[in-house]
Amino acid sequence: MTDKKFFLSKADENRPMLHYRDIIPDINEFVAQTGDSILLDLGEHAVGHFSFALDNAGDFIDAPVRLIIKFGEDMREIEDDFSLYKEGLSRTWLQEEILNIDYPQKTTMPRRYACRYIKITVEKTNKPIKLFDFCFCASTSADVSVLQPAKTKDALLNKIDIVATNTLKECMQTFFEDGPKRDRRLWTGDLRLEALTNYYTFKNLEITKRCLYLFAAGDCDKLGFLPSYIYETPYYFSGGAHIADYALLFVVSVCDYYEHTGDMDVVNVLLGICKAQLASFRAVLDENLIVTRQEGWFAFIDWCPGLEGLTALQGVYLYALERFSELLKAIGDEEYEKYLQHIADVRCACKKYLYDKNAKAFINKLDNGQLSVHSQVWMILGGVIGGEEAKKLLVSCLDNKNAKQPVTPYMRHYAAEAMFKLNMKNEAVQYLKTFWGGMLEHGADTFWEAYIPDDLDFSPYDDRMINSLCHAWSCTPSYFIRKYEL
Ligand code: RAM
Repeated sequence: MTDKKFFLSKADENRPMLHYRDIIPDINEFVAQTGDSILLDLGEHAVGHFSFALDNAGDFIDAPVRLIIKFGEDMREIEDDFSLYKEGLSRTWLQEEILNIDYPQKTTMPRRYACRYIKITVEKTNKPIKLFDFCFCASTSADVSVLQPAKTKDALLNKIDIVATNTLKECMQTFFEDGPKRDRRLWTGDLRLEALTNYYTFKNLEITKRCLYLFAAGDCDKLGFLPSYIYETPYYFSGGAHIADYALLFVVSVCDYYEHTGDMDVVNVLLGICKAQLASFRAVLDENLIVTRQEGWFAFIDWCPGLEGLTALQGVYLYALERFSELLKAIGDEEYEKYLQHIADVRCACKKYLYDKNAKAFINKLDNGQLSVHSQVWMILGGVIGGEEAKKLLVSCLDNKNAKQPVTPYMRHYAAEAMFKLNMKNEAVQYLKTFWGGMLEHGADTFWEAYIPDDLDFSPYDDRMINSLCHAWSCTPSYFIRKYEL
């Protein structure tokens, strides 16, 4: 059996079961004519299929009925005029359908939606109609009966935890999706954070294993990096992007998996791929052990506009190396010492070539002199600096309006992780409350893909309408709250 076939068969063995639940909106019957509309509120964010019935309300309908059905993760999305959408990502992600119904009948819409609100507008009917039997069949592979409430006594953290676990639940389908509205695929960066939170919440190990195997089956690029995303429906397809930080986070995800399960079977079959990812990264370092810019989409780090991410990327490398060396030590792999030496050498190089002694910050030529929170955070997580020096640097950079700031909950996760690493528990709690709590103040039922507190229209893709409001990488407050017993 080829490696690809082997990994795909393992992925298949670990396909999680979906749990289904019917959500019935409060309104049960609606009599309408042309131009009328009705808003259904599911009372919660849900991912699944919508059905309803249509019948005559007196005379026979006479001609097909045309409905426009719109699904919104929040009310802003319902109120948005999709015809004004500025196309960056395809407008076909926007959840709106025109439905022509020929006869009185029950209709189950074939596509899956992610929404809390459903607006049905009767675009045209010749005779009055009745719409009734509304039902939204929600799916998730998260077993909610396993979920224990967080032990926190802090009311806001408790609310944040509920919304964060809900976010994860919605993204857990037959694999860890990044967002059930968009892109509905498995991305490494999202997988890492979903898996991490899952260990402390729904504890579904199959889905994590499945996702690791799906990546292991992927096609590497010419530098040797795994794909950064995978499609699995309707059949397996290895994604076209090969972002280096995501390839490194695959290694970290394997380390996390071992740490939480001690499962050697999975580690044994994935160890070679992890070593190969690190070796591929080693190959793009220069003679001073500093990463060199590569063509194409090489580093992600965050959706912060104009971000130069190479220092941060170098930090991700160190972070992955350290985690991997710990794994090697735990499983008694003799290459462990070799990795330790390399980590020490790379850290020295970072301090020497990437750190500006006068500015007391990681500002350098590699990133064209740009100051970013991202560089500081990843250098801290990579162990290049620590203690008081690192604390001061992190606090001042987060406060500095001229420094590039994180815009995604993904990057905010790593900023919070750096705070926990530096024992800045109070600051980290405040950070979680301000940022994730901020989304709650805007009525979030699930946490969003991107959020800048003073710019609610921010989108990484030029138009907020396409943003995903239930995005996997924003679920990690539950991880922090539960792991650190906040
Ligand atoms: C977007 C998605 C996804 C993320 C990538 C890098 O397309 O939001 O979650 O991992 O970017």
